[in-house]
Amino acid sequence: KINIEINGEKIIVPEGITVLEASHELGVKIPTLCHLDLKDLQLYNKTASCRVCMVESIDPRNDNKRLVPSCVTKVYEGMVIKTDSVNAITARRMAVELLLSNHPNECFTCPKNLECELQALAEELNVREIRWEGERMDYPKDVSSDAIVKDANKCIYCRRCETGCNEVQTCGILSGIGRGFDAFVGPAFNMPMVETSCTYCGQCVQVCPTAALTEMFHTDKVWEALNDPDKHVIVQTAPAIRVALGELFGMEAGTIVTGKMVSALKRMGFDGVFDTDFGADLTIMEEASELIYRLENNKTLPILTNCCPAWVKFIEHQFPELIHVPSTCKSPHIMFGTIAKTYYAEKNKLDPDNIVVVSIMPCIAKKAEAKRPELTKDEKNNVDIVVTTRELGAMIKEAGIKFDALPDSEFDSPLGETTGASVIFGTAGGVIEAAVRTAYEWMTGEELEDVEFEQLRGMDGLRKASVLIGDKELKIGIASGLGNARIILEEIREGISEYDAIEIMACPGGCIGGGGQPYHHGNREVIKKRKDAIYDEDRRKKIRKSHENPEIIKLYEEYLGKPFGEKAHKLLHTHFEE
Ligand code: HC1
Ligand code: SF4
Repeated sequence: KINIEINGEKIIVPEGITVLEASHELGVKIPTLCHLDLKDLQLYNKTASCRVCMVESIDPRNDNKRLVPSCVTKVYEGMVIKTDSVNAITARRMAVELLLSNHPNECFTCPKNLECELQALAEELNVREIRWEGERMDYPKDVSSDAIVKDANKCIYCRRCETGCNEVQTCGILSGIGRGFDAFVGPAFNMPMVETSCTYCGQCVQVCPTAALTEMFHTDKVWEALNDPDKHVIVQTAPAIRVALGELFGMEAGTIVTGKMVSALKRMGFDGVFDTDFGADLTIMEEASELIYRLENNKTLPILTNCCPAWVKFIEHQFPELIHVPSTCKSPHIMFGTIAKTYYAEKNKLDPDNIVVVSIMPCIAKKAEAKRPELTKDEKNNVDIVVTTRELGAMIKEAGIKFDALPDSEFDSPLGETTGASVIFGTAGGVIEAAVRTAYEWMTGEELEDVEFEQLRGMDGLRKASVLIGDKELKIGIASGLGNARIILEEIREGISEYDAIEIMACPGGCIGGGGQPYHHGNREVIKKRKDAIYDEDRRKKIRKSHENPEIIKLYEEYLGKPFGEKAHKLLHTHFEE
């Protein structure tokens, strides 16, 4: 422990910590911009590039003063720090002013308006003028991918996206380009995003403090469809939306807003409001069957879940030789779209060509997934438009709906009944837990009394567990975050994998931490609260196993036949390749 002084207060702090950390211990806030220190997300961005956290350090031996970036300056015995001196405040303000001098003045129309960390800092630091008007960067927007928009002119070179993409996701798409005034972070040679191996996981978007990286917005397409009298427009909402949407309306993270969300969608004019959880229950019917088939017939193990499209792209780009390992099931929202355009269309005497399926997803990669050739080729689009949680929030505001005053409503039926097993898809470990609940009963013929598998839950990005099914010990791996997925895939490639079944989700924490979710602004507690809410919602459900969902049972009886049977195969399974 060492003694230091901050703003005249003497404190004892552990050796080796930074001035920024020491200040936090004292309850003194120093603003930061590039700095991110998210232990659970394994995301440490310590580039010290923005210079917004400058403080004055006074040498006690000679009273010399100098400005230092607090995020990377370590404390030492006797150190004297001023965070609120005129010099420190002026330096911080100037750092922001310089960033703004080369930043488009577009706050009114910027997709990050009121969510931008640079804008917030300008307000917080009382920046009232930008003294240096001059040349600005002028790069065209990259709209090549239909999932992610890159606007280099808004890049402030904090490199948070680069750290997220390269160190957490190990994708290596983003790095510093150019020098000096024109420098920004982007793909090598400033290639269009669509030509890179980007997975569209959106973790770069989630951590970008400005609007240099955002999702491609598709809300206008939804409004157009809703206003077309010839179209029957239905919507499905992913499991992770209901525990995060409320944040966009000032509610605490983890507030469950399922009923209000359904009411809002009904008011917006959708002809049917359904739940992707139904598709998740359907996925479990197929995936648990596939797992049992592979176990009983000595087929390829481990089986890998593949509902996450960013993860599917990752394996295609980085481990093409393992492409036969994932399950062949389509993802839940694509399964839902398929059933909507076949079974639902027939039942309601609708022309599938006139049905528009909109998916509300916490995920940016789902936008690209819905356009994948093997999912659209023979069957046209299963899902026509994908919008993120943030885009739904924007649409609710556009429609003038007072979200917090809405009553609760129920999803429409059929295709609206869901189980606790499907809700937990939204958090890492949930898909495999849902599959185990069903596989257990199917393999043993016994009722599973305690459906909660604590060993499959938690916040760690890489987890190992085993579950006893009769006398068979099922070895399970769970990875969230593509860097963790890489570890698991390398073990499979080397032939040393010990698992029977593996769940992989590209985003740290699973879909609750998706790239399209409300911005967490570096606050990991937000993800934890969403996770706890997902398990609360599961506990509240009367039915907690996918194979007991009465509407799923009916769907197989009336239309699909046997799980993993011929018709189910034709409609609900696929193959993945580039
Ligand atoms: Fe997910 Fe899924 S859980 S992929 O993580 O399998 O996006 O929320 O909708 O499709 O159900 C996402 C979430 C989501 C699918 C399901
Ligand atoms: Fe990297 Fe994911 Fe961003 Fe693509 S979407 S650049 S893979 S972080």
